[in-house]
Amino acid sequence: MDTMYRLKCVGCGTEYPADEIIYHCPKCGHLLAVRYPLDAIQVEKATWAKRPLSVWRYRELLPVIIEPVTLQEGGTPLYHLKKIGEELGLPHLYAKHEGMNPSGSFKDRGMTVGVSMALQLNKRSVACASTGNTSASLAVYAAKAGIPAVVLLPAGKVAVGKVAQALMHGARVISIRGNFDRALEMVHELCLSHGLYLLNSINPYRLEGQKTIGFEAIDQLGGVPDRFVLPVGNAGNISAVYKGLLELQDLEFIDRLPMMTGIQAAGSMPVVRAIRENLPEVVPEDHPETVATAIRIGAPVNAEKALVAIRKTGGLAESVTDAEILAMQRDLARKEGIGVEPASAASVAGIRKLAESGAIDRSEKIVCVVTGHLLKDPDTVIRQCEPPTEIDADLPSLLAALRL
Ligand code: AN7
Repeated sequence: MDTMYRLKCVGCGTEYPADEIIYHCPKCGHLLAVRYPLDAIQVEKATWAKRPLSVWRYRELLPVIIEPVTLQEGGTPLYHLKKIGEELGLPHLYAKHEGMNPSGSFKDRGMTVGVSMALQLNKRSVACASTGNTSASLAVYAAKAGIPAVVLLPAGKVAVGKVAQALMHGARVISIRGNFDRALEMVHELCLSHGLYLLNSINPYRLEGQKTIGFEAIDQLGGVPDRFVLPVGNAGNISAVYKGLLELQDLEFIDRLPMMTGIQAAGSMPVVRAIRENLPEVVPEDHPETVATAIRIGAPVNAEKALVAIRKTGGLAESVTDAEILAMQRDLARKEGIGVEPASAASVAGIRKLAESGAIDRSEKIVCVVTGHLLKDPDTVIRQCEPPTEIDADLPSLLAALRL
């Protein structure tokens, strides 16, 4: 395969050809990242600006050279959170609604690139472990590509909308009696022994697609925000956005970096602990637990990169309780008209906490990534709301129920 880019180990820096199917450095075991010869890349900001807002607007900084497997992912709205911002004294608070992607989460940005790369690398079957959204997205893009997908889920801990998607789009769906971290170990072994292409976030190509969240937000705002806030599970997304911004800086498209800020659930917060205690690496949690099942992850595989992103940009890491997450899910829904799943509300809940504790400057321009759609997890919604009032089918009953 004739490509300009290579795979580079984030630990020892060794470079490998782009078509080697490896997920870790064979020398030192660290993760790999895609490295482009940025001085040789021909791209103008004006060229990008002419294309529709989408993942593929930025194709010069993506690894795919074949016709991509696409369902028009990206181009998601950036909403000004006027009411919540006013309440918090944050006049420049925004949410990038990644729930508006084809399968309802940001994972589609990764999968349009990841599944395209599977084809480009002549792989004809794909697999992942997932807390839900990755499996839904992989099932969708594998269907579009016409190749089989295997997904491993932690039994009983995946929101029903996500399971429904994986099933309907035709993936082989396996539930394991174990948590996500174990599912990832198992699918990793399966891929190495049986040649399936692994599309978890240890896959460097998948994360390339996700970095476009940052590119789009900058284009939509007309500049670099002061802070970028993301919910953190495996820490792939925050690492991907940071990597993309470094590339824009190298290209001199931007002249500063936002403070990368990661939010975790209080029952599952190894990255927050590592930042707080200034540890060189995260200590995995054996029994992560949170209502935000998407980020119920105790051993985040991209933690090493995320710690660098947060530390190098002077960012923050904060945790929020399940109650704080659910309260923000309701506020986004009722005050802003933005429907997101619990993990997504974590980013804005984290900003509420940081603003209230005085940890951030109120004049900051802040972009919170809200990662997945409300309908992903209807059970958690129904549990929080009063059930519909059932009445006899006549007008007096209706007026009585409405107290009119
Ligand atoms: C809605 O689907 O890990 O920190 O297997 O679904 O990049 O892991 C999902 C993660 C945030 C965390 N918000 O992103 C999976 C999975 C939502 C998510 C995250 C996830 P990372």
